[in-house]
Amino acid sequence: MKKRAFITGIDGQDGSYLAEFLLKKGYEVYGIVRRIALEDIDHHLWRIKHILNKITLYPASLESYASIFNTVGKVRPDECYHLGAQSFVSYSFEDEFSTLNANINGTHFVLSAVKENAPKCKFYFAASSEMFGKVKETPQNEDTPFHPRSPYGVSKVAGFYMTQNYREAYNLFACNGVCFNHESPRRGFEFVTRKITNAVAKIKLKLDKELRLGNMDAKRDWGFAGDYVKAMWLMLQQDVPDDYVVATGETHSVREFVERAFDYAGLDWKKYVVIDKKLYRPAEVNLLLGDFSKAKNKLGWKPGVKFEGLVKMMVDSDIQRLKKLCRPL
Ligand code: F7E
Repeated sequence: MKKRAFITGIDGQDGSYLAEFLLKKGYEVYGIVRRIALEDIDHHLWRIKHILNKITLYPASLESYASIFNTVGKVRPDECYHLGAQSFVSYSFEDEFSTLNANINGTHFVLSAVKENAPKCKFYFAASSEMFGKVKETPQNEDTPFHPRSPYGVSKVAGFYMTQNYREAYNLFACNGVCFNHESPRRGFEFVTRKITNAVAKIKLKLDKELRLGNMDAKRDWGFAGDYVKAMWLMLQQDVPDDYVVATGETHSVREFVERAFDYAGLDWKKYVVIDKKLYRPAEVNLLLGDFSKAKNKLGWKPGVKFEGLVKMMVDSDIQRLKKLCRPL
């Protein structure tokens, strides 16, 4: 019998890579999306358009326990990947309430629905390096204490502990993947890497003249989302549930990303980048660098794409995409 995987956030960057990965492994793949997404596939489901005939989507919302409960009851999955969230850190300061609601209650709803309707189902929670926030040590590993710096970070700490608690209290096979930043050509345009590579492509094709950015000194451990979904799956293939840091072990500043991306396109970034204080965050996470030794030793996982390759992949992809869009009919 084919294994059944249930993915929240299947229409997001990670969900789309994970769905492709699981289909290749022979899984039946199920996901939830908002009803409105089903009505406007080109706009909302562009990342999974090419696999829509191979997966099953249900309309449901992380804000409605009934919809999550009913869907998990129908699917009765073997593995559940809870990736859905309000994941833009900056926006979490603007709307703390909806961020905490969707991210904390949403996680609780999925956990509870799995416990009630599919107690043997293995559960993955997309925790985040944002939980480390004002870091207590560098590099950060599974034992590094948390100090979140945004409502988003706070919500992920709550989800992390709920997941651990379901493991301890109800014996659920529940794992936390503490993923550091992971990017790709499918990244949303609001995140800094995609904002940069999209702007580089536009400037290169003379469709734009400037790129406005906030804090360029922030440092991140950036990996490729396609590599990280494999780590998520590996966590659920182990004999015992556990928590793992997923990272590349390299850190680079936003400025370095900018330099590398413009340079790769043959452009001088200093001519185009404008610092906009409005884009600074009320509280910043200055430095993230992950130690993925545990994932390496226990899961046999390591990142495939590193910084340089990631920048090139994203710039190339945005240039090709825009060239196609601009081609005369
Ligand atoms: O910002 C700085 C910004 O929005 C990275 C999410 O996937 O990874 C992501 O969170 C850095 C920050 O990602 C702009 O201040 C400067 O220091 O790309 P980001 P993030 O906040 O690190 C973690 C692991 C998650 O879990 C999250 O869901 O870049 N920055 N200027 C800027 N950032 C943005 N977005 N836009 C700017 O103009």
